[in-house]
Amino acid sequence: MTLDIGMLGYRFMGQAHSNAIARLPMFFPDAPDVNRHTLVGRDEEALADAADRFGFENTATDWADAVDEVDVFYNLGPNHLHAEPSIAALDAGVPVFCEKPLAPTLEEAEPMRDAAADADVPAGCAFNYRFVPAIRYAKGLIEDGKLGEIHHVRGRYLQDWLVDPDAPWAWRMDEELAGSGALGDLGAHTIDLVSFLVGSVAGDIDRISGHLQTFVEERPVPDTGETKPVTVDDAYTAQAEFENGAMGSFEASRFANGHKNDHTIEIQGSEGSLKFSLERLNELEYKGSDHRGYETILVTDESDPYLDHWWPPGHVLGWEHTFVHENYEFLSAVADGGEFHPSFEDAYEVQEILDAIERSDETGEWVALG
Ligand code: SOE
Repeated sequence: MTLDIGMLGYRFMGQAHSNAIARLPMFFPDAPDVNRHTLVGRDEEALADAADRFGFENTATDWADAVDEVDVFYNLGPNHLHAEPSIAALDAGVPVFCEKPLAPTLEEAEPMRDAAADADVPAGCAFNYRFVPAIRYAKGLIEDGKLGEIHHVRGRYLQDWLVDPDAPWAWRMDEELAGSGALGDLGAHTIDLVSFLVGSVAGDIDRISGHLQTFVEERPVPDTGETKPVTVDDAYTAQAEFENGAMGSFEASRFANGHKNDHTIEIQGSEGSLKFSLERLNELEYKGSDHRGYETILVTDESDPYLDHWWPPGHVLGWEHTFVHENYEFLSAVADGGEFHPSFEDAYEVQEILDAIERSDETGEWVALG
């Protein structure tokens, strides 16, 4: 069986997912066969060029023409385009793989979650960092009880592409189009990873308080001599209390001068600790109960998650491999009628936390989560 793929979006994420799909037959021979059927976008010339480079047979300038013509629909458009096409696909019984965050707001995410619940096909949200081998390894250690009772969870995602006040305006700075800024774009990754790693051990987040900040209020629109307002946060911080009493502290910024794609997670428990940094994604720092300090584990052995598909030990992987792994899992779930996580339901729960952080910022109060 060959799955025809329709893909909305041909820029950064379109390229990352198309690259992943192209790698599958070479490295994951048991992945389902796929056919890059239709690439969807608005600018015909750029679309035709991308379709050619990404290996798509057809193009469409209206997603409605593609959504029920394919076996799988990838929604890689800007956040405000996540809901309508994804719901239309799910209503037509077509599995959906949607980029993160699920939607600009909790309100818009809700019908997406409901459409996924009603559809009998996988609906996945592309939180790719769950598919880093070192993160899977870390999850194994936590589930094996190597960290004991979890006391601290720290996550920060630091970038600096907006520290220049003249950096151009883009859709990611508009509340209508994006929902939130660093919070939804980067913080969503952190919250998803935290729930993936410690959710089953420390429990859910019981309450949270947050603070959002916008440092530059308007930015130049390229080639127009005009400016547009920035209506989202440039940075957020939040502190959380988990069901078991563990303390969480989370942060993301687009103004963290000197940090490019610096996503770090640290977890300390009664028996041990872990540290992970995306910029050193082949490594995991681990302190066990019989160690005085951290040891660095190079997670590239054949026995490590996904590594038997790639190179000999020490032949490190990169950011793009996370997309290969998530596409493998998602497309396999589609072909086998299996479950895929992170699902729309999982992504909705992330969105609930993003929403609570925004509400806390507005009221200056802690927000209880149900
Ligand atoms: C933003 O700069 C961004 O590209 C996010 O949108 C991605 O989700 C993240 O993985 C890298 O940074």
